[in-house]
Amino acid sequence: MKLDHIGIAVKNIDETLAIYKKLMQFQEKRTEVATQKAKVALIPVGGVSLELLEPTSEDSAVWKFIAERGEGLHHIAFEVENVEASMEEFKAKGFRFLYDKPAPGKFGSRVNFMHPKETGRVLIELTQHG
Ligand code: CMX
Repeated sequence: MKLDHIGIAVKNIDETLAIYKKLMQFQEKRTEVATQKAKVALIPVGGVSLELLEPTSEDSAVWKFIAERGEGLHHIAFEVENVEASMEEFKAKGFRFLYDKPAPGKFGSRVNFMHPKETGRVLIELTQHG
């Protein structure tokens, strides 16, 4: 597996982008993931991305995270070739996933998550690019 991105929960994508633009030069990619109720900006750095996540609704997981824990590191995501195959492999090793089936992610990707309580308090995402 390859590290794909690091998710960072933010209240305002534009304000956080302004911070990173003082640190480095980049052209961000933006989208919105309706199923996750979040706006996304991807900052490419060193072959991976920083994924800024701004909730679009109070029932978004990102909204709850910020309300309870404040802005900051939210998850790490590993790229896999086939998310179903990886889910089966890890389930056989005792890991559990949040969703029975992969959910639609950004730009046509398919994703699933392992609960942070079972992974050393870090939310882990598996992502298969579209
Ligand atoms: N990282 C680490 N710990 C986290 C966490 C996170 N991102 N989110 C929640 N937690 C912790 C809470 O602090 C809490 O810990 P304590 O019990 O010690 O207080 C515990 O997990 C709560 O767990 P919970 O009751 O099961 O549920 P939550 O309602 O907080 O939901 C989670 C947690 C992971 C199930 C939910 O955030 C979720 O469904 N996440 C997947 C979807 C997601 O995060 N989408 C964001 C966009 C992703 C993308 O598009 O890339």
